[in-house]
Amino acid sequence: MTPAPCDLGNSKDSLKNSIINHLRFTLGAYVESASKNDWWVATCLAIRDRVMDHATKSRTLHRQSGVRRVHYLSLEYLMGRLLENNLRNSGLYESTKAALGEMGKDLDALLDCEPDMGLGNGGLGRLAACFMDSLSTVNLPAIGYGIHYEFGLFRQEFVNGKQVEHPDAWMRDGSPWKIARPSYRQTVQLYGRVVQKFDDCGHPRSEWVETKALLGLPWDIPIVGYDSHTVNVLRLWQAQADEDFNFQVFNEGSYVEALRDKAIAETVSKVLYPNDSTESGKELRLVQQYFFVACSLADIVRRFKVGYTLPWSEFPSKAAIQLNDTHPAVAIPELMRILVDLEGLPWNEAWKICQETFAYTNHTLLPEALEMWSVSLFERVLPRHLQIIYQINQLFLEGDVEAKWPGDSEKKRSLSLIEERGGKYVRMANLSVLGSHATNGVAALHTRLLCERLFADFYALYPDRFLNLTNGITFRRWLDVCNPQLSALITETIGESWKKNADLLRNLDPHADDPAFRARYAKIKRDHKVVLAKIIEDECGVTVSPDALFDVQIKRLHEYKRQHLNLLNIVTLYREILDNPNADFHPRVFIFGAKAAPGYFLAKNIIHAINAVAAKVNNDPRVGDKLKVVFLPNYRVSLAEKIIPASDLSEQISTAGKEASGTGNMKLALNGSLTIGTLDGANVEIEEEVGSENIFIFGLTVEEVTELRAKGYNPWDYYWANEKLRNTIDWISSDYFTGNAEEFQPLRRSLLDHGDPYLCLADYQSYVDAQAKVDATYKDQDKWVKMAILNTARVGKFSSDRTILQYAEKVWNLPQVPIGE
Ligand code: 475
Repeated sequence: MTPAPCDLGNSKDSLKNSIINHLRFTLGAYVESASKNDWWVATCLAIRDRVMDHATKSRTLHRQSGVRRVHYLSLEYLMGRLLENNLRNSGLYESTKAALGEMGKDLDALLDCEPDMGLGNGGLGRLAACFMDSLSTVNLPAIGYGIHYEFGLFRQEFVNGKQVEHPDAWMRDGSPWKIARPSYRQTVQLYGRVVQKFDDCGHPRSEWVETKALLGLPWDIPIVGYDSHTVNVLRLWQAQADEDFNFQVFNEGSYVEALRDKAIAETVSKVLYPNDSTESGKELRLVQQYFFVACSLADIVRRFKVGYTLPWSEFPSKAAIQLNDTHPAVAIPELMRILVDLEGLPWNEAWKICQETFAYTNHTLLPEALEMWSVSLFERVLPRHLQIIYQINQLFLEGDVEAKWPGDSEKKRSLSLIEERGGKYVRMANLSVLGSHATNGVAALHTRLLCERLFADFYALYPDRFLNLTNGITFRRWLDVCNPQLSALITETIGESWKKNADLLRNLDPHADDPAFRARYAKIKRDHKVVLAKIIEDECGVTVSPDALFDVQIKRLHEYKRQHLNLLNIVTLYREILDNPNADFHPRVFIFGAKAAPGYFLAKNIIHAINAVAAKVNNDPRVGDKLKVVFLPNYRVSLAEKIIPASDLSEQISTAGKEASGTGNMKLALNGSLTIGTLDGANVEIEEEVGSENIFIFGLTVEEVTELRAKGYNPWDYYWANEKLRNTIDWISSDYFTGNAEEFQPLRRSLLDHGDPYLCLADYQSYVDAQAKVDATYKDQDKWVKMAILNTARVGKFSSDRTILQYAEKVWNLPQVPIGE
């Protein structure tokens, strides 16, 4: 007899029961005495029970129907908190809130117990998280693969205005969302050497021998879509020592040495590399990449073999694999190794399968972020993969390249998978383009630059492989969850279909002219500003007025993003207020959130400079409330969710041609924060959507940047020509802000002696002028609110559902598979 299923209903009473049961039987706690954290865990588990059923159903249906699945390979997933998102997406928010309320608990207070799952650095990792949400929402069969880092991105603190990093032990107490899957453990080889053997038919076969072994234990995190029953999983691999590996040493009595090796094995998934946009070239990073790629591919191949007895040529019809930047690109030679060495396929057949299976997304044009592995390191860690890469390269250069450009050694040099100048390096970007059927950029401008610049020769050779897929964000987390008040107002005004079809937000357009609607919209913004003001007070000890203009720059700290250009404007304003105390300037709060890579010296100098200026400005009685500057520490997803709805102005001020897309720009515009920005990345498309009258564009264009550099850019020319600019820079680099004139010399030298690589001085005046226009516009509140509403109404294009459906159609050829109740 089948036992009666437990009650997994969605009613308040069912949920109440589940929560109490988890408190009692999973956590061993009494309702009366359970801690706040116990309540949070029990609530998560009650929701997880309901979600898991759909996960099993989704997986079973996907397997039985034999549809193609996409496997998203990413070293980073910046998930943030999961409970509220899961509640809102599954429609259980209200009933859970009521259930807890009856037991005297406040759901919203419990939400704050959840540590952020910060397994990513910035844009690339957050994009992967938004994509997972959209994949489930639009019913696409998908699995995300990544690393189960024990420590996510570091926690940031300021000590005397300087960044200090602390480890992020996000799962010290475990996580109620993840489920171990020990039966799907994989073994991975590393190091060793390659020998030539002959199979039974006398064919040569390469064998990778004398390797070290590592185990990968998968942890699954269910991904709940909005108003859909599809629950895909994010599968994260944890590295473990192979127990047998050091048995010999163990038996010889070297107990401690054996355990030391175990500890070394476990370092592989210990910590996320904290670099955003620079490559480390470190052995452990390469081992991390290969470890998770090998586990994931073995898992995909296992599923292919279990499901069907199909010929290998059918593999691509079952599995699409998306490479999130080049970080997982070693998957290309790994699949070749599986097919050629292990499965015995002829090289050409294997290569065709590879190209049909893989697709590659590029996220950056910055030369320092392009991955290159030294050949000697690569050879030591992955000797067989290096041989395969050489073979791919030789066939490519002697084949397609020679056919198109006979005898042209310059073309061969530029297209080669191996960089030969200044030591030998494997170029992972070239490998990714060559091993895939599709390469995409993440915004229209970025894709154009990929085709014209970074991959110009590849584009000439294979024009059909390149396409643009402009990034998007999930409107659930970035509106419904973080701004439920605005979400409710929108739903009340235009119905709720916008949540699944973001283009319908355009129906808000006419309401921008309705004073009553404007008043409600403005009140929601102000209420969020009151909440943020409290956070600022608590975190920074600075009192700010919610009636000031909240000017926000939140993103990783990088010179190309130009937080220091923002600082130049702030210091200029500070001077102006002192010089002209009666000027009609609307009070402003400049709000920053940013982590700097721990080894990025200049980025840390910029953080210190902003904090030092903040300390002066905020305590200068001559300034009063006119100007405040705050740098919120430890910027992360959950903090972004509080800043974004409260923002009036969104700083998107990168040097044109440097920001591939940006996604914070989309989140802020959606929440009615007007953009001040350059024509870079997706800003270009945001302007197209919202209209040039609803955005503040300034600065050089990509073409003008190129022209200026060709002509020879000299920041000193701007310094001498502009007195305000000169005074500003001199003031920052004086002893005024810290008492020590040496402190910000690195910043000054970068702007002047080192040539101002990101053209802050060239864009300074244009930026200051645009900021003056912002000030003037803000004084006309009706106009400003109208513009804000039109931003919310017109950014539907930037829903990640749209992006994901384009990937499904143009790259993966995936069907949507709805899952029943
Ligand atoms: C772009 N991260 C944004 C976003 O497409 C874009 C690089 C090396 C090592 C580790 N992480 C990285 C990135 O390259 C990255 O985050 N790129 C960002 O991808 C999504 O919106 O413009 O800078």
